[in-house]
Amino acid sequence: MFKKLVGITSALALSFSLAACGGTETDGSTSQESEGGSTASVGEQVDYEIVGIDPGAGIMKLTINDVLPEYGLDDWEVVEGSGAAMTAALKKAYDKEEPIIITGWSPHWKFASFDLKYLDDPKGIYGGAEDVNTIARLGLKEDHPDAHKLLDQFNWEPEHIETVMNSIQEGNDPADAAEQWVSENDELVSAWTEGVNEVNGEELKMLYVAWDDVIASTHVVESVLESVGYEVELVQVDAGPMWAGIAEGSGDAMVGAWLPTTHADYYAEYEGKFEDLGANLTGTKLGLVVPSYMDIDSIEDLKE
Ligand code: PBE
Repeated sequence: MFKKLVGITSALALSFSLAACGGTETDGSTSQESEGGSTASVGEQVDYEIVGIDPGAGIMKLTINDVLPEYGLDDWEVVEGSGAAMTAALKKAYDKEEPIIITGWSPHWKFASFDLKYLDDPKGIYGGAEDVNTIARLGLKEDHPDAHKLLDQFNWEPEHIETVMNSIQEGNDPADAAEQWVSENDELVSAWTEGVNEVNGEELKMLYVAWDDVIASTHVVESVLESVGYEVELVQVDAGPMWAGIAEGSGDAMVGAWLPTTHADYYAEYEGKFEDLGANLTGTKLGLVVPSYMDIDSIEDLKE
């Protein structure tokens, strides 16, 4: 009963502040304790903010367009930033054991560095496990058949990409971390280069977004392509330009297409203008992630 009243009160407060165009603060409290000393709701604790990443990321669109409305979290906001800003905010909060909610995904090194949990998503809006696909420009097969073959054969497991990600997180340069991993995983890598002929300095351009998983995979593929003689340029872009660049042919390939859900809109927008070389990794996960010390378990708990 008490909770219900609180809910009604905050709904009224919200419509009041909306009516006043946000000019009036109906509740000036910022501390973790709400008035009267009772424990603040999780929304109050984090200022109704979820720490997001770059706006072009699929997880941002899913969270803003589907998760917030479907769970009735109208007064919540997803703060734009980047993968690096998000993990910096996570580290800062974690070190002080403060509450924080982020848009998170696996594979990712944060699960090795911090004790974290996904909030349950009973409505299943973030979808199930996805694949990460390799996408090539049309014509790559004709122009660079050996690169095309290698890209097509590139396939690994979460534990592999995690090793590279953790190494980068520990301070190694992405190119060095990738090269090191490649040198230690001969057997797997030789399956990617099977039947691939050496070339002499043919140039390739790979596009990638600065998401930690995609930084790792792109540098590993670069390293293997270079080992057979390609000169690979890596160009860091946003998610939209990554897809557009492959579709327009200004980039040759990318290895960070999360499908079928996360990049569904990009896939549909450019369908027919790229070649989908299939999964290079399976079993990803997306969702809202919090430190394990937080006393919530489900996205539904954010409503209280
Ligand atoms: N991610 C990592 C991306 C795909 C790879 C989950 C942040 C996204 O949301 O688009």
